[in-house]
Amino acid sequence: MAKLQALIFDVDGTLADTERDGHRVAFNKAFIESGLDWHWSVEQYGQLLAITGGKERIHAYIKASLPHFKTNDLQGLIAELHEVKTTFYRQLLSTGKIPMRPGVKRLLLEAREKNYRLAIATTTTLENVYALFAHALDLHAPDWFEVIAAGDIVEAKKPAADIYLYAMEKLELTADACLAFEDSRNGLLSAVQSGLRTVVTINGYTYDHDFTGALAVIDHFGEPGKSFKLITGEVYGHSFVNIDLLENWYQKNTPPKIGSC
Ligand code: XBP
Ligand code: MG
Repeated sequence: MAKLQALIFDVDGTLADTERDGHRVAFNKAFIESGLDWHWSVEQYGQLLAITGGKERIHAYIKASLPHFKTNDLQGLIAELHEVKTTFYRQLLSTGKIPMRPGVKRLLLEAREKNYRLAIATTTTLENVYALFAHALDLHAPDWFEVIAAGDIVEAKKPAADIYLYAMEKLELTADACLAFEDSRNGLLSAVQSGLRTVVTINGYTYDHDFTGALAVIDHFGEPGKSFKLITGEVYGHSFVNIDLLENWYQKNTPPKIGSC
């Protein structure tokens, strides 16, 4: 019988609420720094999140919103803007203004103590993951994860399954030995298309997404004394996510059929 061995986490929106006050702000600073009068409002950024990946997001924005924008080297400009954005984003993380979401650190520590294997499957840049961990989790946190699958390591970003498939290949595990954690429709699609049972924690940008196919949808992992809110699914009497609840979710659900969401 298959056994739960590894937990694979998305980063942005799942481990930390990074988009509105983190990535978005850094993109806007990069636009100013580069002499562009572009600005992504809180609302507009919510729509732009439909495209995952910073470089891909800038590209989609130019194509959709700036049809008359001309440059000799679009890919070069995007790469440069993204590099500047990444520097601003890491600076912002270093101020400690973006914390981990409720219950994240507690759950990771419990998983480590109980010898579950940990991995990351994220669209964002690897250096951003390290910076977030250093400033909001623990200086040693990169060592907690056997695999940190990030950014351009795969060709197709979420909702494609590539990043989860890559993480599982590196773990040398199949989907029936893992659970995934996501916060968005694109992330859920990516995980489910790779055959992973997936738990969703929503945030301000994703609460109205379609999460058909998730094992359960909650607002955050919760803490003892700070219950999560259940949106859909079964939580077997738990008020915060711990290993016992993960085992319940894992054992009482079969892996999704590819194409089921
Ligand atoms: C995260 C993203 C990323 C970040 C920006 O998606 O879409 O693009 O917004 O990161 P997910 P970079 O949580 O589904 O992985 O600018 O480093 O690409
Ligand atoms: Mg996410």
